[in-house]
Amino acid sequence: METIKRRSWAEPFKIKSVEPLRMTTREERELTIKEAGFNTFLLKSRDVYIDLLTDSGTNAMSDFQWAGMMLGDEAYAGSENYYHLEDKVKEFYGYTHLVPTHQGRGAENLISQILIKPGQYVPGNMYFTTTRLHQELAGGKFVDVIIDEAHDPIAEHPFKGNVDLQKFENLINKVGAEKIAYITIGATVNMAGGQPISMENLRAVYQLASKNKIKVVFDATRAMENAFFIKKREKAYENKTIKEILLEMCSYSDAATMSGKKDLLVNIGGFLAMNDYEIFEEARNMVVVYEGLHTYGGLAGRDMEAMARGIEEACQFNHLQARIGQVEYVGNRLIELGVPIVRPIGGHAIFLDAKQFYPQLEQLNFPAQTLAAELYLDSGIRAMERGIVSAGRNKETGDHYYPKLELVRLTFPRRVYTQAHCDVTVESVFEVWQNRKNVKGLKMIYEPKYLRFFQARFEKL
Ligand code: PM9
Repeated sequence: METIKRRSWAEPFKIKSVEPLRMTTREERELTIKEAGFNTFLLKSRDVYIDLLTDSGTNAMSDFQWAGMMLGDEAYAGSENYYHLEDKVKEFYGYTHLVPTHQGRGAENLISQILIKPGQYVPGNMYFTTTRLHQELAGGKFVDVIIDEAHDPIAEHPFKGNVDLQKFENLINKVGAEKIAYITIGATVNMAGGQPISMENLRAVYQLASKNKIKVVFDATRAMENAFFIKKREKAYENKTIKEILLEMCSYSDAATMSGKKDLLVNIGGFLAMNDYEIFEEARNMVVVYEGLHTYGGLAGRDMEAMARGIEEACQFNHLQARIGQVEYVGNRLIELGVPIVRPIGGHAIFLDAKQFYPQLEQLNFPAQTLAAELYLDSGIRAMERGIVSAGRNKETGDHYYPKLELVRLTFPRRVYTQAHCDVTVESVFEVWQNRKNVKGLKMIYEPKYLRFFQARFEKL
């Protein structure tokens, strides 16, 4: 008789509403990817089968959130839903003041303009595309102070998102604390592969920053996912709730930018939150220029309600276990098949190592861009380049940045796809891996000025 060796967990929800998927033929995809300039951002959603482009705004909301949408108080000023959101941000993140924004980059724009003086440095645990751009537009210069392991796809470090305290201190000693606008801390670190930062490191960064009167701006976009990793990997936290961990994480910062489109299970929304009243005053004033009145920040009342309700749902251990567990399932299957991916497996996505797929390609032949196109051609699965195209150009020299990581991200929207979709994905990636030998790269034929990965166009070599 067979014995059961493990007891599985399953998603803590059942499905009530579905959306049909359209499948296409390889011949159709040959045409659509060419029309899209071999850039998956330029594909039409209708031509995509399983959409793993991003986990941003692509989440499935719960019935509780949808019910909340009907309770939208669409007043121009002082919406009920704003006060509900403010309460939830205070309760779960701990910040006293809230400025809603239409999404994360709205908050990044505000904080960059408020805190950066032209010529100042902004260290951070690896760059993020929109974050760095807003820092540069405000006259700042980003400096990467993440640990070296983060740039190595196979280094098995449990907290690859950690700041290298020595690098941070060296920068302070080199340029002087007054030349540092603030330090940005991402959790988890998207571009490193969805890698977490430890509580110990967060605390140490805050101590070092505070000692030098440098503010810490926390990118809380996926902080709940980070809290899950802290609970799993940092002994002192194994018996704490996600909520307790999140509150402590945020306590090691002065302000937070948030894209609610990730952790918070909504399709649109974000915020800037802080404890400092002076920063709040300025943000509240500036938000009316860029987003909308300070009690809606570019969002409808119903969007704020969905986000307030999302905060509570997203912070549940069972939700995070299923969400991160799904990513882990795909990652482990790919590892078993010998497909090179970033290790350890991160929180929101699997990152394929395009340099190992295509050692025959120079980085300027865009291996990751090529791999994302090949995957789409094979099965209609849409992924995202996270390599040299995303890294962009050095503002001062005009040359490309040449990141060590040349990756393709398979990003899992929350509560959207089933294990069968995951299996189909694994099989397609494996097929592309097996057919890797004769693949040729791409050349860029159109390059937009800002965040080029969104709209650049390519041709086959
Ligand atoms: N992240 C993502 O797909 C969406 C746009 S970039 C391709 O990963 C962090 C860590 C993010 C992030 C967006 C933002 C900006 C800030 N920080 O997209 O403006 O991952 O809401 O947030 C994307 P918004």
